[in-house]
Amino acid sequence: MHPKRYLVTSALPYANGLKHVGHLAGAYIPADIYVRYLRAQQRDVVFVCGSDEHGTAIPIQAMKEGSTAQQIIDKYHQAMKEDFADLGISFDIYHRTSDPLHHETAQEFFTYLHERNELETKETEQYYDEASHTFLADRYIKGTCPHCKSDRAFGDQCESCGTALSPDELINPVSTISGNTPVKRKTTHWYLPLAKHEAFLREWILEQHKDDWRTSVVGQCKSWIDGGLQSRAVTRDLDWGIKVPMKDADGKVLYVWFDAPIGYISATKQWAIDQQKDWKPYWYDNDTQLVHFIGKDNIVFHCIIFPVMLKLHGNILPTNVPANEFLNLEGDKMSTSRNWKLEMRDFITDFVKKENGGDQCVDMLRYYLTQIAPESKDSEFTWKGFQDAVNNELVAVFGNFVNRTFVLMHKLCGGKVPVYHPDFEDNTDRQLRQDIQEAKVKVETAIEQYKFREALFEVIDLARKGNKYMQEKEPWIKVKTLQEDPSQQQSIDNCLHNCLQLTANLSILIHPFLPSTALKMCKMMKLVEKVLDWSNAGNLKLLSVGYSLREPQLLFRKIDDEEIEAQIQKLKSAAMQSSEQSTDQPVSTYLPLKPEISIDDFGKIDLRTGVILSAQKVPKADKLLQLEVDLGFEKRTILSGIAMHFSPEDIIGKQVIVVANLAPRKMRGIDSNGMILMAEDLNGTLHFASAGDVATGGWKVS
Ligand code: B3M
Ligand code: ZN
Repeated sequence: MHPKRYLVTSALPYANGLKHVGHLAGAYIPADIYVRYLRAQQRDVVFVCGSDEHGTAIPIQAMKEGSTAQQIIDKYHQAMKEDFADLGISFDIYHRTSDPLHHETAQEFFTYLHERNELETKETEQYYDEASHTFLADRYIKGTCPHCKSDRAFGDQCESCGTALSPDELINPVSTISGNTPVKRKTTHWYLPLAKHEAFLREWILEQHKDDWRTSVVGQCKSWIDGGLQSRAVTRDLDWGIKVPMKDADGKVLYVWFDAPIGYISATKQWAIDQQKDWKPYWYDNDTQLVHFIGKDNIVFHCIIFPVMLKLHGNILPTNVPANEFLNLEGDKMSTSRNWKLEMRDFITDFVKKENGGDQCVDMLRYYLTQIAPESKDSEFTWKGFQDAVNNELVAVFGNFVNRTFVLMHKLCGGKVPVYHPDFEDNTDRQLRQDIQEAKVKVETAIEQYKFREALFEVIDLARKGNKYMQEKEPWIKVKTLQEDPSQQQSIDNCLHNCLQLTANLSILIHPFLPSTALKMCKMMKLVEKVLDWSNAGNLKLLSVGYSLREPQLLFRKIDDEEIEAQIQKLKSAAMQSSEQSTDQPVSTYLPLKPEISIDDFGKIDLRTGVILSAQKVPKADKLLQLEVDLGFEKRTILSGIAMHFSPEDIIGKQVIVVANLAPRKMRGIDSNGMILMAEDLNGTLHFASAGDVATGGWKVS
């Protein structure tokens, strides 16, 4: 039995800037796939999201842009809403936390907990800026880092060494508002005492959900719980946010992480008002499945703090929180400050809204981002990878199958769905028909377990099987011998009949992932959208015999080398510009030195120069390349963990330094004989250590 209803949420993005494809891959596309799948099953589902418009991030952005907080949220709320719509994210509502309905909802929540004595108050001393008459949020205090002595440290974190700080640790603190030295003043805040709920959290997450939640999510929760749960302040001294609904709380607002998740509730309320529905069952009825799609940096808020709030408030708890890891870009972490990013909007402008773009480009991006979704570990967006995914999979496998089927049907069957002749069915036919039915189950199972990349793989794999089937059947050859052997017609009919039923099935299966492609396919088959109902998947009679179909349309165009090259150049020059503009010193992340070794220790290492003869990816190992290296006196197989940084074809012929007397090691069933020396720069980019002009082969490096 399925749950009665679903409420699916995607993290509310901060309205302080445009969002990049890493956000899209983490919290929005997977949620959208899940929701479209549920809708295709006619299940009751509401998909909510909205802009997160509070917190210090907003006034800080306003200072940067020389505008007001209100202008900032209006601008970015609108922009993000449009970008999501342009990329086919089908929220039932995209709300915003500055809405009065949300303010009321959050205040009611706070009052409810306060009246039941679930919050504590505590008086502490905090920095106060006498010139601007305000308490200073952590981000508004600058000073010298106690660890690396950089003066680019803030009250929450040092920008140079990355250490998390508290304002008290800063040396020579100054207010970023007035430039004055702040003073300490007493202030009172409300806290959520998490420790009181430890037993509940342990039981609920570490017992009940230890198997159905992602290991990384359970793992993070466990370390929070084991590390000792501290009381969390749920209010702040700030003038931007939701007023604390208490007397004597002037100048205090709800902490952004208190109000933002409540935004899911107010969005549901607004949706219900618009649709004239009842919102309450979605938040109170145990038969509701609540699923939060987020990035891994939001785990603690969605799995620990918000659930405690929900429990105290009498609401249901999330059934799952499929958090994703991060997406890197061309070998480096995405970063707004270094301008190393691909914004959703850039993709929309450069591809979707271009002359040869449109919905097919939306689907190409959705495809690639799902194929590389960082479900269980960080993954990487590369333009080359995007091009390969589009050209070698979408075009060459999926699009090609559909196109060949249509072309052959027009050529060999008069543009009509041919009859199926059961008497002429052979094993190949039977196998394909079985594959179609099995694919449905595989896709379903994977989606229900939030394994979207696996689900998508199964769909493409089915198209691949279609190509193979057609290749084996060779109707274009059979037609040539029709004169001598008229029974070939039955075989041709069967082949195209099956290929067409498979095409119809593919449109249903691909629909949650690539919605416009599915609709385009329906149009070609003259099918109404209703056919995309999931219950039709596996059905081998979706197209009636004798039905005439349209001329095929190409589903996807190829991505050219020039387009990719242009994007890479654009990325590099944007990053270059931002590094020229910033007067800041480079981020220093020098690793500490290892303990001293003697010259004898070093003398044991035999370094040789070599040259890479061949390189290939190791199947099922994202990081490993298998290299064949010529050392002059012999050739070696060496496995190197550099696959995320280099493509095999780019490193052939490279000169390398090899630790030649390292004991062999087996990885993934392959013996690795030696190690390649690499150097990692401060950006985390890898370079081959080089021996300069030394000729290849057997030279000792010392
Ligand atoms: N705005 C943080 C983020 O974008 C935050 C998410 C809120 S979800 C309730 O990472
Ligand atoms: Zn520091």
